Amino acid sequence: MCRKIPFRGALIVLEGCDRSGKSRQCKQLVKSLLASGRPAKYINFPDRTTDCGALINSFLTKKQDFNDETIHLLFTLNRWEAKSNMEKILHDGVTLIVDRYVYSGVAFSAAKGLDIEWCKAPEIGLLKPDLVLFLTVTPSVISKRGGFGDERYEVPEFQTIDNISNKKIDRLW
Ligand code: DGP
Repeated sequence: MCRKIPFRGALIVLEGCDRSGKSRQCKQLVKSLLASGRPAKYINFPDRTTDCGALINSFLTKKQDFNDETIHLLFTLNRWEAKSNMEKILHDGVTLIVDRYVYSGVAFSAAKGLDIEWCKAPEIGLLKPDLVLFLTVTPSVISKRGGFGDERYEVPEFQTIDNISNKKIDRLW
């Protein structure tokens, strides 16, 4: 007897600087996939709905300070706590469109001066994406976009291509 084994969903990640249009493109992609009959779901990191995510939110909104290592590990923990659920969704045949992932984790912390190998270490073992799309946009364009400047990292100098985006983080898996 031949039993049909469902395909697992694809893990697709969109990365890029703040306000580069990732969330909008992710949501468009989910819409297009659903319209073509492929189950798809949007998730984003940081997930601010968990206890760990609430700590990250208080850091990003400048209500609480953490040193660079601590906030790095909190962002990583936020991805680890989502891993089982992500696996389940993928095994159910649903494609996951992920708005930021480990690449943001490594790039932001390395841009602050932490050793890149140290930054990568706690990310090892998380799910490997099937495809990573990196959106580029110039700092002058992002600084004009709505809401820019509200949160901790929304500073043009920090968001420049030479800073965050040039970190060599393609060897995680
Ligand atoms: P977003 O919700 O995508 O706007 O992200 C919030 C902010 O957090 C944004 O400035 C990017 C930053 N960020 C996202 N992921 C990480 C991460 O893993 N580590 C660090 N340090 N910052 C991150």
